[in-house]
Amino acid sequence: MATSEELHKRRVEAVARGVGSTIPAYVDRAGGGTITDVDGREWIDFAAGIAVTNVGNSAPRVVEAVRAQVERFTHTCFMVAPYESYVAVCEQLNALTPGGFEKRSALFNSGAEAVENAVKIARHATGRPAVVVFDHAYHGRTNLTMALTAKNMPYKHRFGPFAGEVYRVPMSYPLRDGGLDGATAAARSIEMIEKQVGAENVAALLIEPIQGEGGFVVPAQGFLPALREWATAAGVVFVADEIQTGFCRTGDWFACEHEGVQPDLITLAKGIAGGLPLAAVTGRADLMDAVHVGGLGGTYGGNPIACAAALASMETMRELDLAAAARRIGAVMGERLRVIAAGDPRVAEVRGRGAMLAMEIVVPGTLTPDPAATAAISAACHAAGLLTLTCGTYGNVLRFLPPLVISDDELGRGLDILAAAFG
Ligand code: PLZ
Repeated sequence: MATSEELHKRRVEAVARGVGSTIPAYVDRAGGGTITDVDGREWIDFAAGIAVTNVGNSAPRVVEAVRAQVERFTHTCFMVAPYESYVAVCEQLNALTPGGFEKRSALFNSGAEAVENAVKIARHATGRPAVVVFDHAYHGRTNLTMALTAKNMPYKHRFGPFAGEVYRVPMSYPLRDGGLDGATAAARSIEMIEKQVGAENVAALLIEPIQGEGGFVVPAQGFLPALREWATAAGVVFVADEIQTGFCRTGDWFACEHEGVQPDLITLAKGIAGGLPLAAVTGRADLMDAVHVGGLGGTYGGNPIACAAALASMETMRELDLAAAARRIGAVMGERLRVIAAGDPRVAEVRGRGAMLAMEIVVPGTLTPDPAATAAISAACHAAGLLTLTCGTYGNVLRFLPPLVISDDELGRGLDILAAAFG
């Protein structure tokens, strides 16, 4: 087998430079809470493929379901010749997502595509043009979703012009907004919408209940419920982007449940199918069904292999109670992170929920972001066998997203490596 170094040489000659990788090691296999490269080096996985393999890599039920489906048929296109698993995934999403009202779902390939479709549906249903998003938001890399995403480098830089009718308002970011309470932070955002956009022009308010790429920003309590209430009164479609937070990651099936918020539409992807590409928009039947027949779709959306994997993943989450596992991981990890933070003035805050935790790194005694220290700590983790990711508008957030099936031993060893990386 080729070595990671050999593969890297081939990659440089074959793969476009614009596609980066966190570690220069090439994967041979991955399972539970570890990734092993072609040279036999092992990493404890605190990334889960960016919050995707919540059920673990090659989860037994997923493997079995995928194998069985590949043998039956690989693709007919749901828009041409439909099949049961697509319908079954939609039934499950309608039942699992918050809100007791009647729902419908539509399936797509990627998170960005789900977000694009949520905007299409909200615009079509309301007849309004504007979409409101937040500081530090991340919603994807397609043209519309780049416009919805806040951060320039690396996502948007020189890729414009961007889609119009996108308006950005302040997020609740307790560490950096002086600890505004949720209601006050929401009132600030709402006033900006009303004065600068006009509520009656707004089709959708789109928000990550805990921001992902933007830095695992957890809004102050009451922020999401206040926005939800305003959206209802203003006839604005409240869209929760649960692409990173969904499927047990935060200790509930969906992060919105924590404050009892019921979105009109939810965008889903990542954790839905154990690593196979699948995404969805789920929401109120009247909004979803407003769109004319043929108005939504795509060649591969709801591919039968991805649907089989999704059904097996959701079954695994139920069977192993991965929401409870996420809470347990969060308790263990949170305690260790707070010990590290107490002994290191570079850690301004430990935050997150369930198995979606982060540390924001600053110049001691200030709130000045320190992306260099963040990168150095992350690199030390990689060198010692722990796969960590960074995020944040300022590149100064270390984030931890282990698979929810990680063993206690792997979790403990990972946290030991992390503690050592802080020195
Ligand atoms: N919405 C909340 O987290 C994807 C991006 C990785 P796709 N986040 C990982 C990268 O650098 O490209 C994401 C998200 C939220 C939407 C998306 C987009 O999902 O499946 O990557 O299109």
